[in-house]
Amino acid sequence: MPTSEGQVVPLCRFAIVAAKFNREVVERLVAGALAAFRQQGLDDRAVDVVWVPGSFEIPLTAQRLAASKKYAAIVGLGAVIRGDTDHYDHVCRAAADGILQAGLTTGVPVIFGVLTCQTEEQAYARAGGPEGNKGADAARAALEMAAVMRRLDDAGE
Ligand code: INI
Repeated sequence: MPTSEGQVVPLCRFAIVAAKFNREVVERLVAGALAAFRQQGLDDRAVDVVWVPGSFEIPLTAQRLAASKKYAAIVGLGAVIRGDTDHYDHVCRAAADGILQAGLTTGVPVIFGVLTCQTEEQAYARAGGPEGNKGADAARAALEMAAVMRRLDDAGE
């Protein structure tokens, strides 16, 4: 968007796609991501948060948002916790492969911020507990990748 001085302001909107499954954990990841964006001077209004049923649904939604070209990067946030069956493996694989595909097919960075844990305790530890906040890490990765893409654009690569 051109400013009054004629400079071009780089695209600086981001989106978070958050899974409602294990919502208490994911809300902490979202809060961590928003705080990390804020720390880099990005207002909450520059970050759209879209909630989806589970981590399995993150890729399609992230791909659609990325294809809109409205966002510098998309952050996928979810928490997959192992249960008694092998459902966990399918959800983890689909989320990881799908998030990768969403980025590769659109050329927009899509960040993998999905916890894949054996226990609830491990998940809470990584959602603002002793192991940090992986939502905040994912937001920082989104900012870094947005800057990398912008540099490559500017260099014509
Ligand atoms: N989705 C998650 O995000 N985390 C989980 O731990 C999980 N488990 O364990 O089942 C989960 N399942 C739901 C899945 O993501 C889809 O929403 C569902 O299969 C409908 O497509």
